[in-house]
Amino acid sequence: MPYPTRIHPGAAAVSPTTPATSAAGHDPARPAALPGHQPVAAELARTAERAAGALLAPPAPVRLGDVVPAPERVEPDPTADFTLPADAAVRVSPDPAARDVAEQLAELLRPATGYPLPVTDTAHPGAEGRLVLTLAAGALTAAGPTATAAGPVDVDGLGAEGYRLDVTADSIRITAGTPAGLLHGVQTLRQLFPAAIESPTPVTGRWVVPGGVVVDRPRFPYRGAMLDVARHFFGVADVLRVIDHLARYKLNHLHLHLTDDQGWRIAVEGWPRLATVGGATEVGGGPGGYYTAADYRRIVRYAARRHVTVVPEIDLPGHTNAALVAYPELAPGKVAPPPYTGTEVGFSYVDPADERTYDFVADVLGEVAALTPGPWLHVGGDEAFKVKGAAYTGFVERAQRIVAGLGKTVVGWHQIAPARHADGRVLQWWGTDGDDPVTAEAVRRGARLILSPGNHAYLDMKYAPDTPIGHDWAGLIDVRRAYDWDPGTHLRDVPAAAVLGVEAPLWTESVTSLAEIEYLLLPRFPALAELGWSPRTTHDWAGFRDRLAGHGPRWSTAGIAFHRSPEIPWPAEGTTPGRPAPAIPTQPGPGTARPATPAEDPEPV
Ligand code: TNX
Repeated sequence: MPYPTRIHPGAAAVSPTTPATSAAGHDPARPAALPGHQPVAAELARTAERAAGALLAPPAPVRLGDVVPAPERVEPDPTADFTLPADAAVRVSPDPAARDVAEQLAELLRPATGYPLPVTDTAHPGAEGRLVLTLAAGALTAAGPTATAAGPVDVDGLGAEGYRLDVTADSIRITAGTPAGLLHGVQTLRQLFPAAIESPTPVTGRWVVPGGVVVDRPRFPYRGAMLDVARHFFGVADVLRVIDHLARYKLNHLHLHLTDDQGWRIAVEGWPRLATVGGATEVGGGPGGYYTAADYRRIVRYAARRHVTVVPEIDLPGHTNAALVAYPELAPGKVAPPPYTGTEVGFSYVDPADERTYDFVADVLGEVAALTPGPWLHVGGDEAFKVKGAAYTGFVERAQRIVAGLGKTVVGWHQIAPARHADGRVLQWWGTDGDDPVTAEAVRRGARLILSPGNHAYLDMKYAPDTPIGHDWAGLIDVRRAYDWDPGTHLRDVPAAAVLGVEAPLWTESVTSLAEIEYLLLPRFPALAELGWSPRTTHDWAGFRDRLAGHGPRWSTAGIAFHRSPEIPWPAEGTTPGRPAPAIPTQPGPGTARPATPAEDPEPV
């Protein structure tokens, strides 16, 4: 089967209009090598071997089952491979949200293929597309299950996020009951094209997709990642790029840890010094920064287009030093503490005995709720070591009532478990010992759980002792450790039905750049994504490792940094026409100076 050829950056087929900066606005002129890394003989030999391998062997064909996260059902048909013709069009049901997914499919395929891929709706007379996206909910109510080339589709069975993908020699069809389902189908299809589809510039060759049927839907409704923008601030462009990574692996929630001792990152109209004073610091003494309401809206909009819900966190009553610097009236004793740029936790708190504190909580949560279309409001609650017993539970219960009054569902770290139950409340469990009777009791009282076990899901943990950034308080987390646990059975005396899903938090005390974010995310983040999405019956480390290996060339081609974990059998990579990968981590150091808002807008809409 012929596959697209990789072309050296200087070669003729590469567009001379190669963008000067990547989608995220990082500087591609930065060296892709590990600074300070001394090439040793073995490393040089491996590089030579890889280069020779790339010259001799064409990239392995993509198989229908090579998808991460693993789909629920895969039925390959080797006689039905599809080749994308240059004049292909994308057809889509006449629904604005479905149409937007079709546009996103075209946007994903145009740069590497160089094909025009026009998008029109199926209501167009005579419209026949080689790529067809069908939003089938209407068809189901009107006329029963929708028929596709490969048989009837039980759209109801696909739920809110499922999809069906049919690849035949003539066409590719994605059918779903919702636009979110269509987008998940698009992400699966993206992975079934050769890795060169990730190239930002045209690549010559044939774009072959393996034939057959995929029927797929998630195991858990909540699949997320958290970015701590408080310890180090990350501008809008970096956040948008992280959202792209979420969408790629069918994660549907981005939790933003917006406030902490070292910085307050969201402008609040009624309390302006939170951002202007509280936002001016970060770990290591860098300049910090904050999101204006417009910045935050842009993040929310970009996420929504990718069917990712933003979960804002205002961490209370502890982790509040930056707020106290800005407004000493919130501090016990009403004295402003000095700004904090270290990495200790548990020393700060807003005064739970002063009514002014609750004005602050109501104003801040009110403004953040108004900016956030999603249902969740995260109030933190962790490590408030100095607010004990009834003072702590009383504070949390009041915060829970404020959230309910705003029409949102409260989320908190599992330390809030002893507080009274509030309708629908969700605890985010970050323990390291699955025997947690206090959390189990809160579940019996009605709480649901997001699982982020510190020793499996914490992406700020090092991979290995020599990982140049990150922590190890919850242990070392290599890819296998990130993959080998079961969210459905992880906590003792907690039924799987109480588990809303999983989330991979990335705390950023030691993380100062987008490349460092990506280095810690990849390749562990797809492991968490698979735990959240795939049925347990597909769980298999050896199979996962092999499927994941094929993503290395995709990330390289797209200019995404990642850790070349020795556990994964990465294929040989030739010279690709892709973006240069950003520089990967050096030693932990002081915060890097970075503008509060990006210089360029990577948003394609
Ligand atoms: C614990 S996990 C924290 C964070 C730190 C993190 C570092 C949690 C709710 N609190 O404040 O950043 O450890 O790994």
